Amino acid sequence: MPVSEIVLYGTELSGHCHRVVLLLRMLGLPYRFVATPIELRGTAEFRRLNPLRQIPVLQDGDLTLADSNAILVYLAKRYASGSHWLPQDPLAAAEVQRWLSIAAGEVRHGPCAARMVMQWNFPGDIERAKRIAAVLLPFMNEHLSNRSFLATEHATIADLACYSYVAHAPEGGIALGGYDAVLAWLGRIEALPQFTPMAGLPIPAGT
Ligand SMILES: N[C@@H](CCC(=O)N[C@@H](CS)C(=O)NCC(=O)O)C(=O)O
Repeated sequence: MPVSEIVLYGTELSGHCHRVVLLLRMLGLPYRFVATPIELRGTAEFRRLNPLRQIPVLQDGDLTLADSNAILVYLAKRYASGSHWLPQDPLAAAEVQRWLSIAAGEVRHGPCAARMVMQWNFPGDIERAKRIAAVLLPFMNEHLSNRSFLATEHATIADLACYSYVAHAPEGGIALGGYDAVLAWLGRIEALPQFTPMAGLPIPAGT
């Protein structure tokens, strides 16, 4: 249990923040959420927390840590060492890292980017995002066709890192129909104790 207060700076609609919320809840760690909309991220006060001006940022006592996947690694090692969330075994650890990289790569530039363009008109190439998703989703579907979770036989931080933007891909105009193994995997994560959904946004017509 933490001896000092854990604070999470983020927004309710950010999948990067949602993955951290999921792990905090699943580890039973109490935390205070500080809503940090985009207007606040350029302030001198927030830039002291993360010069890259991005959420999420976690504070744990004197520690300030930015980057969602770095925060997942920290929380798993600090509060759940030796657990299934971040295995020690060399190959299992490598598999977790591979999917963390996919979360920061294909998931970020595919379904996450498409949602940013479709929902908030963020600058971005929607066709490129859809092309990336069109490679990622069949790959994930095949990978999950004979296993329950992405990296090991148990849920790891890699599953949480990939979950939020894949689950909300339809909000970016990317349908999940037909990806049955991906849908079953999403369901397994949603069935984990202390799961809480990220707020939904409208699904564009024709998705
Ligand atoms: N690599 C970062 C990316 C986080 C990220 O892109 N956060 C978005 C919100 S979902 C953000 O703060 N964007 C503002 C910006 O990049 O200026 C992480 O994993 O935490």
